[in-house]
Amino acid sequence: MTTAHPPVPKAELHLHIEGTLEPELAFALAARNGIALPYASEDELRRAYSFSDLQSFLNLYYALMAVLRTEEDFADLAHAYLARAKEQGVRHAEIFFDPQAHTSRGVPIGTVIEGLGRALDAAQETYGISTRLIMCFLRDESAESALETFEAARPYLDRITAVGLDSAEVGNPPSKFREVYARAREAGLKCVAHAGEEGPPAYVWEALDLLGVDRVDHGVRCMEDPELVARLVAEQIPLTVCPLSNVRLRVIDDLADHPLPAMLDAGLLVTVNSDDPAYFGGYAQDNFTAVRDALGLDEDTLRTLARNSFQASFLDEETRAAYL
Ligand code: ES4
Ligand code: ZN
Repeated sequence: MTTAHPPVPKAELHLHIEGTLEPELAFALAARNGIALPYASEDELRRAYSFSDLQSFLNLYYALMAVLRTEEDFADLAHAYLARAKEQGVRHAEIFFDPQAHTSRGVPIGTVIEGLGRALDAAQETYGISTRLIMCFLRDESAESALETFEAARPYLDRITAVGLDSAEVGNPPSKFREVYARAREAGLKCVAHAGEEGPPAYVWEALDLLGVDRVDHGVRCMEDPELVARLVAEQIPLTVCPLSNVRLRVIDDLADHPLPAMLDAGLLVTVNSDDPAYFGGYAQDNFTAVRDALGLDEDTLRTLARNSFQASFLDEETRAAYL
């Protein structure tokens, strides 16, 4: 194998750890835990990765998580991701996890956080990758469930940098989660939220005005609202865009039509990320390469995207400055 160019150093800011579960590891964990999967083989499972929208993906994403049961499972999952991330030029990763998708199956939140935390600590040693954890609330669950989840996580907040909001967007606006975000900010956490992926620009306004987010995840539909774009530009609110995800979930028809160049031209602080790489066909550098090829981005623009990824990160000022 030849590697013409080493991948550009970058930060990954939009990555669901459960979305890094590759078929190989899913089958290995199923065997280890005595769980039967409704697929005969890894190939058959891969053939199910054809999605019509966000919900059709989420159905498989939540089903496959049944193989994650022990602290070791979560550590193995995160370790496998970080080994891939290293190859893809990732120097810093801010990693989402979905505690409710596990606690609802009887897996304690401490098992999830301790298992992930163990692998993250090792990654700093083994790969020199720094990491942060972002705890997401499932927006199609109740506001009360989010509050209970936050309280269950209190003993572990020293391991958590930010809260996020994910899962089925339409019909579950940010306004539903005002209280838990206020509590998170009160506890000193940063705040992010998925908004403007399938949902309208109004949800991005709500994430800014009602949740006080420091970053917007996806946000591509902001381009339908010039006033919103002006606000995001003025405040330099970062947007964590996920190009391959957008194509696979049919948020956009074709990568060649992706609004990324228009977003950069508008002066938005855009980053490129991988979302659920095991399902959407690529990790961090794969997304960079895909937008380069489909959109004809030059080296300068790719460097800007890599620089933006550190600028938009939750690294401390000094560490961030060293990457810029
Ligand atoms: C997700 Cl692509 C996406 N959107 C919303 N929620 C998610 N959870 C995992 N991937
Ligand atoms: Zn996402």
